Amino acid sequence: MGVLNVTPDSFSDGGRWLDPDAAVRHGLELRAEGADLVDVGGESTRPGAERVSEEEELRRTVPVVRRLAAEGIAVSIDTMRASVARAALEAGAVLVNDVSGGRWDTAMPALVAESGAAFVAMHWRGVQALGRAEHDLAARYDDVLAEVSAELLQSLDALVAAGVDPDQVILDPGLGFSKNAEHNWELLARLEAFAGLGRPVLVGASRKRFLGSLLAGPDAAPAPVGQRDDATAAISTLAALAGVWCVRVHAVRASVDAVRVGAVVREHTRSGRTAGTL
Ligand code: PMM
Repeated sequence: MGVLNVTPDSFSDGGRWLDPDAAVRHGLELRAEGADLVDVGGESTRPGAERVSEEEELRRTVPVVRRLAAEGIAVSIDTMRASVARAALEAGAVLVNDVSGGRWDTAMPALVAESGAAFVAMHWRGVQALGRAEHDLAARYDDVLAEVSAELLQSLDALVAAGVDPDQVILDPGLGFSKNAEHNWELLARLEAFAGLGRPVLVGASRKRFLGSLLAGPDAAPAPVGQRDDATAAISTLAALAGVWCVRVHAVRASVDAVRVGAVVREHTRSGRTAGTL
């Protein structure tokens, strides 16, 4: 999944694709690089980011979704608003990606049920308005894998109670969303267990702050966002190796190759295991 943020303020590509023509061009580039899905978002979910109005989110995303879908691209809409999801689906999107897991907008579960669209339910304890301090407060876990899994399964139950078919739902641990670097690494180390929850899994690590910290230079300054793509691709390999269904990335080309490597090693590991038990 290639990321296409049609926003002025996303942390890594804010402002670059605000012009619809530039956004469509970039969406086409993402496909040419090998993306199976292009994720269009009109609102930054950075902690402390200002919420955009519904009208503005619609204005930014829907024309871009329509034009990319007309090019035959499988488009995903990154939104917490049911109204935006609905308009994007009508414009040809095939998947709704909701960082609140269907919790922020009470109309979202019914829309997902009615539309039958695929739905990414991401884990996030926070809400959009949270500043950094509140964000860090929500990032308290005794057992991050168990708690994130349980809370995501609660989101899944709520969706199913609203009529959503569980087969529509993809689960996402929400790296960096009410999680500190240690939590992110712990979740990445346990992706195989997470993939065992019974639903396809999506992972979004691309260019995130915890990678900047990992790659910090001797002066301890975080690596700039533009220098986090190799580490992102390394995570894509690990994700494919663990059986993850999709990685959401800004730099698609490197992750396409990384996913191929991870997937083929996974295949060999699994067939090796079978042979070993014969
Ligand atoms: N991360 C961001 C935005 N949307 N959606 C899903 N499903 N998972 C994520 O991890 C995720 C997301 C934040 O990154 P961006 O500002 O670079 O888009």
